[in-house]
Amino acid sequence: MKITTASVNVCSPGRNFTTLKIETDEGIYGLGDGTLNGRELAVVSYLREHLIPCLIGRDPFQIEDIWQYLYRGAYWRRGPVTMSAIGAVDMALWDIKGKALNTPAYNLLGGKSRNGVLVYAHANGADIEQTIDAVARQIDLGYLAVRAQSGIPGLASTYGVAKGNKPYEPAERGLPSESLWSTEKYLRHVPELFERARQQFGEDIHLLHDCHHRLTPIEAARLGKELEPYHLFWIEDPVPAELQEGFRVIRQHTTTPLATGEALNTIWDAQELIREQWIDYIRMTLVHAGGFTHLKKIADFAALFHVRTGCHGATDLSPISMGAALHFGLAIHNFGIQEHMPHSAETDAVFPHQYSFDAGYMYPGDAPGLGVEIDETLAAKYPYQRAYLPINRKMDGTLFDW
Ligand code: GCO
Ligand code: MG
Repeated sequence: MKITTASVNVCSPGRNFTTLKIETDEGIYGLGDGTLNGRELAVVSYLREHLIPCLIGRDPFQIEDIWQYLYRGAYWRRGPVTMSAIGAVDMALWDIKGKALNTPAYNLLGGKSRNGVLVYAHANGADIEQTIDAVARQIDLGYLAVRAQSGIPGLASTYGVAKGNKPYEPAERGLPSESLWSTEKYLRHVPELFERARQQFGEDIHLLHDCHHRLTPIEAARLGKELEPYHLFWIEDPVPAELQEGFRVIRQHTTTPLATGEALNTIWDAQELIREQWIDYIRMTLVHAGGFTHLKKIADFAALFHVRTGCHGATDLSPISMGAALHFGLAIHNFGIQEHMPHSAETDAVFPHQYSFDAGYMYPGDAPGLGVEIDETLAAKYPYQRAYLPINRKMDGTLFDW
């Protein structure tokens, strides 16, 4: 089999998605997600100008060799743009292989290690009571694990809390909006949220929380300690993770489990975090971390150090990534949990898919390959729209981490 052509589709059914389609001389094609929220067109250009020309004529079954060719062959390694572009190619190649061999991707990864993929839902509200109501709604839908984010008294807006009645969406059309941040107000508020949540829901439901890179190690240590009585499944991204050693301080002070990695791209960004056992869950995704070929190696390495996966799954990853993540989560042994934010109806219509949710778990379906398609005619009705993630400033105007 030979790759004959490849093309990139950028569409915006509510938000932007970048989709790579690789076609072969046998009529089989594969799809890969290359969406990098707020920087979509950089990946589009990387794919169109630099990777697609290198793919034509290659045997799509040689996935490892193509991966190494694109990674090592660039000379310039790592980084979100490079790794998302390689991730899109890799996903599409596994899709082709599954279709050619007439088997779902999880079988190519070693087969099912479990019956279903435990997922966590998002719940948020302007204050604690609204957040508690939102958690209750997710439990009613059948979720066994829920991430809770609440508005903070004294702050007009914050990460993870939707404006109005819409579901939370981590990007807005146009240039970046700005929000104001106070760590003091945040730290005073969060333990109260989880005290209330445990009172209301008991111990049977998994509760998670995302700090979204906003604390220093010692602040995160304090938060982790104060949350210990409420037995969280994890706190996520307590500090920005470029300094892997930052997690050492947190770890020394708290038994609250720690998760990070949604903004990381290679094993080299996380190898100390894993080897030193400073984290419990690694959150890199297939799309941003070079596809199945690389993420499988990261998961296998993590398994040696008691670290499990908890892959990123916000709505800025397309349904192709979601489907792919479910094959991955079903197959690997050290799976922990998978994030699940349902896409909008418009997005689901553009990307018809086989995956499904039932009673807290998701299932990738048994279609060959990834089991996600794109309706290109419908996609063409939603052209790309510039959109950015917000930025965040401290109360005195200093630019801070969002
Ligand atoms: C999460 C994430 C998202 C990110 C978004 C960035 O845990 O789901 O933190 O909300 O902010 O994916 O593009
Ligand atoms: Mg996050």
